[in-house]
Amino acid sequence: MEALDLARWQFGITTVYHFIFVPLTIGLSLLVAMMQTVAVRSKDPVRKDAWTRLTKFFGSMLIVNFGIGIATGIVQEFQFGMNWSEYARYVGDVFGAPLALEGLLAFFLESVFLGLWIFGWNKLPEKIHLLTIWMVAIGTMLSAYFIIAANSFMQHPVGAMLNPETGRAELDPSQGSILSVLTNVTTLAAFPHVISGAWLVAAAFVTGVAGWHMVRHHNKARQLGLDSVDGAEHNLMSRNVFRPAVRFGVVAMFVSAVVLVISGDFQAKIMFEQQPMKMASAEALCETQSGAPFSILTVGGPNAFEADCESVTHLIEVPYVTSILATYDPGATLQGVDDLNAQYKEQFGETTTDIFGNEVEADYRPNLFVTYWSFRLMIGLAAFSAIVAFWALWVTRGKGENARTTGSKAFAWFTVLAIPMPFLANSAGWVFTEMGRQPWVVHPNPLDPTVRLMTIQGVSSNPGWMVLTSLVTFTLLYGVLAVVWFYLMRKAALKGIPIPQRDEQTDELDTPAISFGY
Ligand code: HDD
Ligand code: HEB
Ligand code: HEB
Repeated sequence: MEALDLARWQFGITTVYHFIFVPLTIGLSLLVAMMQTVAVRSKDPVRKDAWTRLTKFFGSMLIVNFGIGIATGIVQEFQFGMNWSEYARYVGDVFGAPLALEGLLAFFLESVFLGLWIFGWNKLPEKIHLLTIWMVAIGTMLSAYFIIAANSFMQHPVGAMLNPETGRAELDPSQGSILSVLTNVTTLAAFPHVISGAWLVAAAFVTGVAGWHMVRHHNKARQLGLDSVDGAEHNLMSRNVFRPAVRFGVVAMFVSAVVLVISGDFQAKIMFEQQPMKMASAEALCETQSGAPFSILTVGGPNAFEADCESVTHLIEVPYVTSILATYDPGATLQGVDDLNAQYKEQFGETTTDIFGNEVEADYRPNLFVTYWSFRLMIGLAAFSAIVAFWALWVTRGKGENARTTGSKAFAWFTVLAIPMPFLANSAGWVFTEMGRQPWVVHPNPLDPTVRLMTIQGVSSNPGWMVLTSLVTFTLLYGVLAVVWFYLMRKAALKGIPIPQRDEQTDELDTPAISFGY
C-alpha cells in the first residue's frame, strides 16, 4: 500500500475510534444533567433520592468515558500535522479560528466544570453544583459545534477564497470571513444531526443499563419474596429507581429520533445541492434518472468493492424515495455517478497533479460499495432502538399502583445488546459523509469552485514505512485503550446502585458520595 492509502486508513481508524467516545460524552452529559435537575427539583424524598443515585451512577460512567474521549482526541490533532501537512497548510488560515475556539472556550468549559462537578458533591450549594454539570453539557455541545464547522468547510467551503500567491484558502472579508464559516448552512444542518445522534447513543445506553438492573432487581425481589425486608427493597429499586430511568431513556430516544429524522432529511437536500455525487453514490445510482427509487438490496459483480458502475444491480426498490430525499419532488431528476464523473472531468480536468508533481488520472467517483452500504447501515441500525423503545414502554406500562416492572431475561439481554447499535449508526454516518466526499479533501463549492483540494494533494510526503509505523502503533495503543475502557465501563455499569440503607437513629436514607471505585 502507498503512503496515501495508509494515511487515509490511519485517519479513518483513529477518528472513527475517537467518535465511539464522543457521542456518549455529548449525550450522557446532557442526560446526567437532566437527571440531576429532576433530583434537585423533587420535593418527594423517595423520588429525590432515586434520581440522585441515578445521577451518580451514570455520572461515574460519564467520567470514565470523558477521560478516554480526551485521550483519543489529542491523538486526532496530531493527524493533521503528521500525515496531512499539505491539507493543514491549505486550510490553516480558515481552521485556525474554530479549532482555537474549541480548544480555549469549549474544552475549558468542559474540563473545569467536570472537575467542579466531581469534587463539588456536598461541598457546593445544591443549585451551583447542578449548574456545573449543565456547563459540562453545554461545553461538549460547543466543542462539537466548532469541530463540525471545520468539517463542514471541507464539505462545502464558504467565507474564503483562494490566494493564488500562497496557494492557500484564506478567509475573505468580502464573503463574511469567519462568520460565514461558523454559519455555514452545512454546519447548521449537520450540528443537530450529530447532536441528536449523540443523544440516541446515550439514551440507548441509559435504557440498556437501567433495563438490565430493573430486571435483575425485579427477579431478586421475587426470589427473596416480596414480604421479606430485602425482597421489598429490591422491588423498590426496580420500581422506583430503574423503572423511571428506563422510561426516561425511552423519552430521550423518541426526542432524538424526531430531531434525527428532520435534520437528516434536511441534510440530504443540502447534500444534493452541494455534493450531488455523494447523493448519487448513496443510492449507487449510475445513470441519470427521474423519479429515482431507493433500493433496499443491491448486489455487485466481481468489482463490487470498487467504484464500479457496470456491476451494480438493484434488486429491491422503493419507487421515488431517493428523489424525494434529495428534493421533496418525486419526479426530480438525479444525475448518475457516471454522468457526474464525465462532467467533473470536463470541469476539473482528466488528470491531476499529486504532491510530487506527477500527473495522475482523475476519477471523481467515491467508493460506491462503502457509500451505498454505510448510508443504509446508518438508517437501518436505528431499528434496534425503535424496538427497544416500544418493548420498554410495554413492559413498564401502568401508573401509580399499577406501574409495572418486568423480570424478562429476553428484554434485559435485548436492551443491552442494542446499546452498541447507535454507536455503529454514528460511525456509519461519518464513514458515509467522509468517504462520500472523496476524492476531495476540500470539496469544491458549486457556486465558487476555486477553493478545492483533492485528497491526493493534501497528504504529507512521508515515506510509506513511516505512516505504517504510526498506524500500527496507534492501532495497538488504541486496542489497549479500548480494552481498558470496556472493562471500566462494564465494571461501573454492573456495579449498579447499592440498596439504600436507613440510618437506625435518624431513619434517613444514606446517599454515599460518588464512587471512585475504579
Ligand atoms: Fe474531539 C475531545 C480533537 C472530532 C467532540 N477532541 C477532543 C480533544 C481533542 C480533540 C484534542 C481533547 C481535548 C478537548 O476536548 O479539546 N476531535 C479532535 C479532532 C477531531 C475531533 C482533531 C477531528 C477529526 N470531536 C470530534 C468531533 C466531535 C468531537 C466530530 C463532536 C461532534 N472531542 C469532542 C468532545 C470530546 C473531544 C465531546 C470527546 C470526549 C471528550 O471531549 O471528553 O469535546
Ligand atoms: Fe474525517 C478522513 C471519519 C471528523 C478531517 N475521516 C476520514 C476518513 C474517515 C473519517 C473514515 C477516511 C476517508 C477516506 O476515504 O480516506 N471524520 C471521520 C469521523 C469523524 C470525522 C468518524 C468524527 C470524529 N474529519 C472529522 C473532522 C475533521 C476531519 C471534524 C476536520 C476538522 N477526515 C479529515 C481529514 C481526513 C479525513 C483531513 C484525511 C483526508 C481524507 O479525506 O481521507
Ligand atoms: Fe444520518 C450523516 C441523512 C439517520 C448519524 N445523515 C448524514 C448525511 C445525511 C444523513 C444526508 C450526510 C450529510 C453530508 O454528508 O453532507 N440520517 C439521514 C437520514 C436518516 C439518518 C435521512 C434517517 C432518518 N443518521 C441517522 C441515524 C444516525 C445518524 C439514526 C445515528 C444514530 N448521519 C449520522 C452521522 C453523520 C450522518 C453521525 C455524519 C455527520 C454529519 O451529519 O454529516
